Amino acid sequence: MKKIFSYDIVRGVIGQLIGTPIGFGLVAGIQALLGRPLNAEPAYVVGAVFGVLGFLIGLGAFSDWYHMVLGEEVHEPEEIQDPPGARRYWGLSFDHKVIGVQYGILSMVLLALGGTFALIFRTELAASGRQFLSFQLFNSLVGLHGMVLIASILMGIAAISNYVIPLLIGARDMAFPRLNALSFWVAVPASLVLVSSLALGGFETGWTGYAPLSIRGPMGIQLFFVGVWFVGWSSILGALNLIATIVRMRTPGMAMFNMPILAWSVLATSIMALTATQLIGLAFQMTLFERLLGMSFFDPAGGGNPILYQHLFWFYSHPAVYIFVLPGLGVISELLPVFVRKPLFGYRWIAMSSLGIALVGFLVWAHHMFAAGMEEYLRVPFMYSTLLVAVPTGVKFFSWTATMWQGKMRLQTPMYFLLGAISVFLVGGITGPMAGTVSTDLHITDSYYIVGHFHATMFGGYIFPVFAAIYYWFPKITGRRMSEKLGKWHFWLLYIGFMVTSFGQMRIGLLGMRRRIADYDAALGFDLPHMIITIAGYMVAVAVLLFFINLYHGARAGEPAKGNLWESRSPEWLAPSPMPVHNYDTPVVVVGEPYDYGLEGSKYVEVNQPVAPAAQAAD
Ligand SMILES: [Cu+2]
Repeated sequence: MKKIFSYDIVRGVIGQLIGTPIGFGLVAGIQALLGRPLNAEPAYVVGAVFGVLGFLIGLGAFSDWYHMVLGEEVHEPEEIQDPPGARRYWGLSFDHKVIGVQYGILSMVLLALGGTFALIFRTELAASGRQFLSFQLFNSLVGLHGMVLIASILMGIAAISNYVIPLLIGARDMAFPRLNALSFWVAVPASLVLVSSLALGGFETGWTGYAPLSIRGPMGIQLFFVGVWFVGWSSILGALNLIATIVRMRTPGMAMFNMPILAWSVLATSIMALTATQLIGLAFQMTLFERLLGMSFFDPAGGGNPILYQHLFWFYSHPAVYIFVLPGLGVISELLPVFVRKPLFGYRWIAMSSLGIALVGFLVWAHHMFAAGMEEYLRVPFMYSTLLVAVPTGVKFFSWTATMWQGKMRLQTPMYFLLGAISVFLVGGITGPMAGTVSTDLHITDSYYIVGHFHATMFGGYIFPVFAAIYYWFPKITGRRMSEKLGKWHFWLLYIGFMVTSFGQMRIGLLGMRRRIADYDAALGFDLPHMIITIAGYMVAVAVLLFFINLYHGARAGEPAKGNLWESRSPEWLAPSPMPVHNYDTPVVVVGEPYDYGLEGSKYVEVNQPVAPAAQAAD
């Protein structure tokens, strides 16, 4: 029994289970003291906040700072030894590699949960007139599908950034290891709060939480707001840490324009996350206060303005789509030269195109509001800024094409997912201008065309690149490799399943199918396409299940892969696998360009660390 309590995460969960009723009781107690009848909503909100804090206190996330405030000595992060084996992933660690894997585990759990929600409501939508979910539950599952997967994406990009960036730039760890641990662990209780919104009746608004509907609906929306608010903190603090690490922790001699290209994408992403996330936090916080304290920000009944809510929400949520995809696009640029054995075409252009997307990405948010009742004169400028995003994005496509051109392509699983990512993201890219153009958007806004379009950008810019990254760096984490055979099954099932889903959605959207409705008229003739989309959705689910099996089997019994099996020039592959706790014995020395593949005898870096000979990567 004593052993179970030695797990930090167990003490965290107990902390949340204690903090929540304390917060609830505090508010209920004050109401009782004032002789008022119980108004549960503020009690639930304070309970949820106390629960998150209780988790972090129970886990020990604040204990070092607490002892510092008391003037006591604390160990430096690098002096602390994590428990051996898998146990280290279930406790508080300051090691970026452990935190990277922890983010990965949470991201996968949320992926499975958000995907399952989709299978449930897709099963209902497969036939008109089929209704086994109440309208309320249908709305909540659609909304949670969106926000749980957004949280999964944020955790997924944090996983890759945390694990890989310090290794790529030759750093010992992230700039602020304790803050790094807090950034991860706050997301765990926050995710629990987000999902528990279902227990308070869920919410009707979808993931956008639009006021005034969110002001008048069930209490579940408050837990949705509180959960996302804390996930936002994880994103902001993580971004701050990554910017400081990339700018200050590069090995001596590694200039910004000579660092691995993925670091530029992660830098651009982090600048956006650090400066935009506050706005969705603000929109949610103001709505939460409007419900609890009657402040009229958005409800016209009280003199508020619902359009203001949309401006605040989309000022984050459109840049957010680039926060979601820029790291994935960085993975494509980082890994493509490894698998085509040719230099990356246009390094500086790609680096600048990431910053360009970040900059222009802040100027387009109101393209989500062309039909919302916003001032008409705002439409045209936002249409042009939206179309402008295609320029820096196009730079990446041309560079990838030029990099692959006449390359010696090695068709291993990571390369399959890179090609999948480029082609699916292209679908997302070329279906965008139609939604960004006022004249066509007024017809297709809020239809399944939009659903098909943004799923293509998310799968192309995040899902496929993340799988490429996991198949590629898994041996670095475990010293073993995942099965190539299972990997290719995973790829083809996902690729075909997704393309059918996305094109199916866009087609019925153009034919008039609206999004976020629980049923449709059989006379519309959408039963067959909906059935096909649902079957394709199940194919995607089976593909992800195969991936989990491959991941588990690879970690336990995968083929040993100790050396530089991809023949990469990057520093982490010149060190042993699994990566030693302290990363590099001696500073990584930069002696050349990162992507001069094919240039005989040239090197990017020297890493003085004995590495087992690489077993030739079996094609
Ligand atoms: Cu947008």
